[in-house]
Amino acid sequence: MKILNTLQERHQSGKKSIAVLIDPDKMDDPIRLNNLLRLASENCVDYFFVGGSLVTTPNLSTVIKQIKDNVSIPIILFPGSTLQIDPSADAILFLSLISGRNPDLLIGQHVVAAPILKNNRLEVMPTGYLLINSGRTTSVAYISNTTPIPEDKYSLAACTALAGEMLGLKLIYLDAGSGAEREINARMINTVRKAVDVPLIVGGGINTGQKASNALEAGADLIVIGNALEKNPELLIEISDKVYDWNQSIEARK
Ligand code: 1GP
Repeated sequence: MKILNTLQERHQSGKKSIAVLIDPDKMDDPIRLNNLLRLASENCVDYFFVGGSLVTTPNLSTVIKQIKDNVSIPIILFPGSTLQIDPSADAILFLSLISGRNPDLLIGQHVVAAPILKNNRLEVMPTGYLLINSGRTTSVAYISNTTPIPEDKYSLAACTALAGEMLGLKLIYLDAGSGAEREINARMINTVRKAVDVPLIVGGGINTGQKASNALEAGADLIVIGNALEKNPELLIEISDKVYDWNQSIEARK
């Protein structure tokens, strides 16, 4: 089954998923990456996101190969630019940065990427990408040359997500940015959740089990954890337990 269909089905049934974000620049040590892959496999991680707003090393394909060689968890490209398209992954978030007003990230890069994607087997997942302010300026806000939505402008975020859904985007991704000072608050997640029917991805600054639980309870379907695992990979055990517990409680209610 396609990854998008799985996410839609899980959303309908109230089940949650977890993705580990790997920044190829930061995961250049095969031993560290293998340790993370082992933990991800043991803790039922659903997806790997691979990419970054600025990738300065040629590690992308090496990282993807190492994941493929060791685990069967699907790999979803989370590209900062069209330079980060690698056909050996399983899928790509075809991101439209709808919280911003940078035409290159609303349609420009897509025009360049479309013929490349047409000719490879990556599953293309049209995604409305919303940056939410999280304190200090994040790399993604700086590189994208866009202003994140203020974290207390709930209605603005909800209307943006709704417009994205009406434009046909199949996923909404609320991102505070990697290593965000503050994760996206529960009210923001919940307001956007109520505005759209598509699966909701939430990431940026989730670095404790409690923050993961809060995001799940507020309505995230898929939580993304990256930065915190670079410092403490074992945190994955605690966070994936939260997702597991949630899904068990859904099963028990059936
Ligand atoms: C960033 O949402 C992802 O785009 C994950 O953020 O690295 O802070 O976990 P962190």
